[in-house]
Amino acid sequence: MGDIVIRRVRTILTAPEGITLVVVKVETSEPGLYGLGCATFTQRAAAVKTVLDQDLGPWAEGRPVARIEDFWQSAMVSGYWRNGPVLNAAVSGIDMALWDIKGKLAQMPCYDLWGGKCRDGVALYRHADGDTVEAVGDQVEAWLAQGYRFIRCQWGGYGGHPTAEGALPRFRNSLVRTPANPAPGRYFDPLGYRQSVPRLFHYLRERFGSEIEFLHDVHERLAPGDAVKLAAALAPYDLFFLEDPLPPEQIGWFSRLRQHATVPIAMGELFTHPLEWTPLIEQRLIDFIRVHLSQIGGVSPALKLAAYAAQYGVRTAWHGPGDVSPVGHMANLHLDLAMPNFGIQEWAGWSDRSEAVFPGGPVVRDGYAYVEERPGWGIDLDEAAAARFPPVFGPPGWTLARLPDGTAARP
Ligand code: GCO
Ligand code: MG
Repeated sequence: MGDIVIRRVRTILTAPEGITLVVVKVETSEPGLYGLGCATFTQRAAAVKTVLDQDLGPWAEGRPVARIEDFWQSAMVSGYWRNGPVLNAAVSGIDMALWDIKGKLAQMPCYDLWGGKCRDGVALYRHADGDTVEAVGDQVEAWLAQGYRFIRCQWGGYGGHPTAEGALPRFRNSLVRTPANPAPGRYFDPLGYRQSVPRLFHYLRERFGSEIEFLHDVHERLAPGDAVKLAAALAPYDLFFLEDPLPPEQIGWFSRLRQHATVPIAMGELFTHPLEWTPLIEQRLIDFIRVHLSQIGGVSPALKLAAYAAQYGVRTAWHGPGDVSPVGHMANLHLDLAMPNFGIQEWAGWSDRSEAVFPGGPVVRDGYAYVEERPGWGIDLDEAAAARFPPVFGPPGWTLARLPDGTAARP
């Protein structure tokens, strides 16, 4: 294995679910041997592809596939400035592909490279959403019928999107009142949103009792003091976790959050730099670390992060939305199987279109994912099928969030 080298780094963009995914294929000097990695940063997919095609990819050619850590350390410092989302995603694509190759050469699934399974299935959570509490409840009912016991519940998406009538049903009087001639954007009402969340979970606990694990994603939508208020108000509803209550820029508020709220906290999908997670973990200010693997540079840093978090009693809950490729989802699942401090896995699911592009995904049954015992990630890429779903570029409309007065807000 020592003399097999990277021959070519190819980046394939595809959007089988209408969300642009960035997949890296590392071809080697061994005929027929290649690896797949996820470099998905859907809002900046073209930038990531440019870095891989014109910079990091050519730089990696000729490097030994066996030396994953040396690749990762060198790639991270090769541009001098580091720990940004675009370059981290690019490094992730090659890093994950090298782990795929390592598994194929060892004839082992990646989880076996890291000590083997700690569990036989990966517990998943799904998303329930709706414009009324009843509609959210109906979606919860549908997931329960499929065997899921962990369900993230949102009333009107992130920030409680106003309904067609212009306001959350419960808070008609909190119509989003904008100034005259409002700038374009997705306006939301922080007060209406904050007051609606406890009402949503009151309804859900009344309807479903206490045995279901409910989660909620604040999505960094509230001012810090309001986030503390919301977290405290949710105590009676015994959530499994409250996600992204604060933005990464407000790490300093987490100690205040911990003083006033008992709800378990999950944070991390926006993190790109170790200095964002180390204070939260070492001070035990969060309960779940939930990074987006490609945004921290791939699996090599995630292995270190999981082990570090385990020392502080922090569990993993890797980011698993529609803008992670099935290759990235498989990397999540292999880590979920092998890490002792696994918490829960977000699962967006995928359609037959994605299965055609990425054959070999997990079996999902009764709320668990089961990974077939195949070398590497165990998933493949059909490039002809990928070409049938061309990428769409540019940030999606929902990221142009605005407060009632028109101030640009975190989406
Ligand atoms: C989640 C996330 C996503 C993000 C999306 C950004 O919890 O899954 O908040 O929904 O908004 O991944 O592109
Ligand atoms: Mg989230």
